Parts: sequence; C-alpha cells; structure tokens
Amino acid sequence: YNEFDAIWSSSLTESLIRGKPDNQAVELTTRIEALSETVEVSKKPIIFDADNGGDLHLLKFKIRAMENIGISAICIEDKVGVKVNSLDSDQSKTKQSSISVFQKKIKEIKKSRTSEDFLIIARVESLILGKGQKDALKRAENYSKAGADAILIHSKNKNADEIIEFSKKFKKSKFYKPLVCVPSTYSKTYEKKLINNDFKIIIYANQLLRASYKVILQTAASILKNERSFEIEKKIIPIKEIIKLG
Ligand code: SPV
Ligand code: MG
Repeated sequence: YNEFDAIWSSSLTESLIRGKPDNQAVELTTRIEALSETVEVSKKPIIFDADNGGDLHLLKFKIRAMENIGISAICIEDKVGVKVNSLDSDQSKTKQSSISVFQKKIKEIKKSRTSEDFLIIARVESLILGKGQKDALKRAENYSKAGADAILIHSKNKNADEIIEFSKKFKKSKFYKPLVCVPSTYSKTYEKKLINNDFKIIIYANQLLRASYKVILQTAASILKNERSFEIEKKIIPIKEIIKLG
C-alpha cells in the first residue's frame, strides 16, 4: 500500500517514548545508537532531528556516527539554551542562536560529513518566535550561504499562510534552497497546496505516536477496569497479525 518516503527521527517522540520531555534530556548519542536497529529493518532514508546539534566541538563525532549508522540527513534548529518544544505556546524561555554561531555549526557539519549525500537541513525558528518574515528570510539566506542543503521553515499557526509567504519570498533569493515544512498545527492544509508552493519535504512529526499513545492508554484503562483484556480486543491489532510484523 501507499507508503511514506522517509522516516523523521523526532526529538519530541524519541523523548516521549522514553518518558522524558523534549528538552534534550535524551542524549543525541543514545538516539543515534538506537537508530542502528531501525536501519537493520528499514531501507527508508532517515532524517535525524538533532535539536540544535549540541556543542560545536562535538558535532563532528555525531556526524560520523550518523553517517556510519546510515542516517541520510541531519536537521538542526537555530535555538540555544534550555530547549522548549516549538509547538509549546509559551516560548518566553526560548532563545534563538546568533546567525554566525549557527553558520559555524552548518560549516562544521559540512566539513565533517564524508558524503555530500548526507544532507544538512537548517531549521529557522523565526516565525515560531514571532520575529517575522524579514528575520526568517535573512536567516534562511545565511544558513544557505553557510552550506545548508535545505531549509526547514517552522510555524505553529493554524494555517499555512506565513510559510507560503516565506516560500514565495525565498524563491526569489539567489540563495534559494529546497524547503521543508512540518504541518502539525496547520493540519487542514492539504499536501498539494504545500507542494504547489514549492515545499519538497513534508514531515508528519508526531501523529503516529499520538495515535498509538491514545490506544495504549485506552487499553491499559480497559484491562484495569475489566480485569481482563477481552473488552479491548476488537480495538487492537489481533495477535495473529502482529506476530507477522517481525
Ligand atoms: C520534533 O518532532 O521533535 C520536531 C518538530 O522538532 S516540533 O515538535 O514541531 O518541534
Ligand atoms: Mg524536535
């Protein structure tokens, strides 16, 4: 059946499945190592959400580890300090990186990768932080100049207007690079509209975990209430099907 083209290794969902918040409590190294099991069973390209990439002087080792394991792309976001998930309504503690510091990280990744097929996606948080189109554009151009292969423009608006406006402006830039978006809050927007506005990668960052978590909670509640699993059986995948998944 229809399949997704790639896997997004989300910092949010990789943290939540370990019972931790999306604040870099789960070390990048732990997440990278865990993905070596994913590549044993999947041929799909993996885009690794590396938060802000961590310390500049340690980045080269992480890049080597990612490439060795078979990860296809790294995505780093221009935040510094204590991390708050971008979709959180309270961004008062979030600080954006200076352009030059973030450029250094992009250059370090570019220098460290052994293959140009390992892509660098630079994520601009300006719209999340209310800094406006001008700031977003300036950053995207500078990250592109530093060597980013693609730009992720993030937004937590209810519609896609601001990222489409960004796309139209960035398209005219001589530093234009392919665009990536994450339609979590603007879920009413059809992919077609995003594709028609030049987005090349569309990431469904958390929907599958949200789906499974809901049923996991229902299942636990049902077993605890009924003191048997019979009542929930029709809502969960039959044993004879799940044993065939491996
Ligand atoms: C993630 O999935 O961890 C992301 C996307 O970075 S967001 O949660 O919107 O920050
Ligand atoms: Mg993340």
